[in-house]
Amino acid sequence: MTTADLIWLNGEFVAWEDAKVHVLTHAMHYGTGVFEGIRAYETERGPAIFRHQEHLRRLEDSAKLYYMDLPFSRDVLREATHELIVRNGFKSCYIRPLVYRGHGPMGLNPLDNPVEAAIAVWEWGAYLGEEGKLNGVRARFSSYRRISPDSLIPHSKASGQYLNSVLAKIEATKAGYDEGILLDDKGHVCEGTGENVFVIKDGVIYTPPQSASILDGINRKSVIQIARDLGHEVVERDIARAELALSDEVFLTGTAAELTPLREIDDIEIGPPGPVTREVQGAFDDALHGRNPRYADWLDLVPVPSQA
Ligand code: PPE
Repeated sequence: MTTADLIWLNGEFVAWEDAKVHVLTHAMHYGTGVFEGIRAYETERGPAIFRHQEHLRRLEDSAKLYYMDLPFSRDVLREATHELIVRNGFKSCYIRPLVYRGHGPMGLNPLDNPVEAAIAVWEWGAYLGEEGKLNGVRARFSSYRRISPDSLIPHSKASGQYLNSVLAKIEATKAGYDEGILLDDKGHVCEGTGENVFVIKDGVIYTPPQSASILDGINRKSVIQIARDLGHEVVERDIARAELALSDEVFLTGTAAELTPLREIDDIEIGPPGPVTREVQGAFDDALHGRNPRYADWLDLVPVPSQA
C-alpha cells in the first residue's frame, strides 16, 4: 500500500512509522475496536470528505454498542481529519478512523481498558480493480453466513466482527473470484465482504433491508436516494439467492468499492453493467466529486490554507 507522512494518534500527529501500540492492546487480542472507512475526493473547491458527519456518527454508534465512549468528540475527530489531509498533502484519499480498547487489564471484561483513537489516511485506488469498476466483478456465494444479531452486532462496524468478512474474502479469492457474497442467517442475500448489494429486475431496484443483518451502508443510503431522485423505484426487501443469479443487473456499494457492478455469480452470467447500473454509477460519481449541486451538503470541504 502507499503510505503517508503522518498519522493522528490520540491527539498527536506522529510519523507513519511511529504510530505504534503495545502488543497487549486489548483490541489486538479480542477485536474490541470499531472503525470507519471514509473517502475524500478532489473537487473544484478542494478536497471534500463524502458524508463525513454520517460516518462519524456511525463510528460513535458502533462504539456505543460495544460500551465505549468516543475518547474525542466528533468535532475534534473531524478537525483532526482535515488537518491530517492537509498536512499529508492529499487531494483525495481513503480515511480510516479506529477507536479501540488499549493496553490495560487482560481478560474479557474490557471496561477498565482505556479507549484510544487513531486516524490514518492513504491513497487507495479502485478496491476491486479499475477493470472491475468499469466492467464488473465476479463473485461466489460464501459458505460462511454473515454474522447474525443473535451472536454479534451487524449494525456495528467492529473490528472483531470482520473475521467473518476475512474468511469469506479468503474463500472467494482462493477459488479465483473477486468477491464473496454472504447470505444472512435465514438464507437471504445479505452483502459482500465489504459492500452492500443491489439487484435490478424488470426496471426495479431491490436491496436487503436493515433487518437482514447488513451493515447500514452510507453509500447504500446515498445510492438509494440518488436512484429515487432519478425516478427509479427502490424496494428494500429480502432477496432470495436465486433472484441474484436471475436478475438483469447487480451492483455493490461501499466506501472502498464505491459502486462496482457484478457481472457473474457462482459462474452464472448476469452480464456486463446494464443501463440502470451505468446511470446510477454516473450520478453517484458526480455526487462524490461535487459535480451535482443537489448533493452539495453531502460534502465536508477540507479547508486548505492558501499558498499565498
Ligand atoms: N458492508 C460491510 C461489511 C462493509 O465493511 C462495508 C464498508 C459496507 C457494507 C458498505 O458501507 P459504506 O462504506 O458505509 O457504504 N466496508 C469498508 C471497509 C473495507 C475494507 O476493506 O476495509 C469500506 O468500504 O471502507
